[in-house]
Amino acid sequence: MNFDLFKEYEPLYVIGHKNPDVDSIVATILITNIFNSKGIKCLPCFLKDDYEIDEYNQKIIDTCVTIDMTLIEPDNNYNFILVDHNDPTQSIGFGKRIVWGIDHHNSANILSNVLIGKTCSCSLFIYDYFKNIYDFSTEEKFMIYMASLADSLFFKGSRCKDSDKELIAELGFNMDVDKLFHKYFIPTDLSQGLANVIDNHSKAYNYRGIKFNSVVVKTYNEYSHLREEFIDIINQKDTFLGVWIDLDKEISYAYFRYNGKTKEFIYDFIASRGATIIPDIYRYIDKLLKV
Ligand SMILES: [Mn+2]
Repeated sequence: MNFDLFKEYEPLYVIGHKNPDVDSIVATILITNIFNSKGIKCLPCFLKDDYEIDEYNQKIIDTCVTIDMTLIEPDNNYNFILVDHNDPTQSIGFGKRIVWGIDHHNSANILSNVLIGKTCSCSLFIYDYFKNIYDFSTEEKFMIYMASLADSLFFKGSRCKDSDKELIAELGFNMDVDKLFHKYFIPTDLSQGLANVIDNHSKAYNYRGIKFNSVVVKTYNEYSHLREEFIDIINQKDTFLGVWIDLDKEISYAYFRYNGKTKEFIYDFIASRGATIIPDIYRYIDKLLKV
């Protein structure tokens, strides 16, 4: 990688997606540290008013990360590096200069200069990509470990493959993570009602001009009676993707509302939205649009 090419864009603002999770924050810090060590001035940043962190992610962040981000106004002329997303809708919007990016989600086919890996976390991809030219500290390795556990739901999700586990093992921490799952996992808070979850915790997607929001509910079997209400709410939307994960039964349901119809997908495992469900939705859209 030729870091000199970035010189003319200094300072570069490194940014993850809105409502950042552990992986987005760790990836932001890693890229900042790596680039700064190579003499390229980078600043890790959050978009002002758009960096609310949920309880699950906050709990894990507290164990491994000190957050020291520059808060930036939405109206700016900065040069950016995107991490953990490749669709600008999920952070700074269109019309900004995106110099480079690194991600592990499926490509939204919007940017050609974002490097996309197939790992369970963006942080793990950054580790794998830079480990031969950057000496990751123990603190950084621990952040990568925790970010990878958080993003893969402690190895329970479909996003985590054997190759991911091999890479995570290289970091040198405990690979028996079941205890950690029980310690850190917080199911989706349904106490304020499903509509509240849907309105406040959704992520924006944009595929072939079809824009939709999506929410994932991770819950236990005792709340399965609420799934019908969840479907009812989705059925009132224009375009929406709702995912319901039953952690006891290890079943995932995805409901994609589009064009007056709701298509249901059922998985007999804990399906990762990014790694499993979204690619299925994109294929479904392709079929509908006959492309
Ligand atoms: Mn991620």
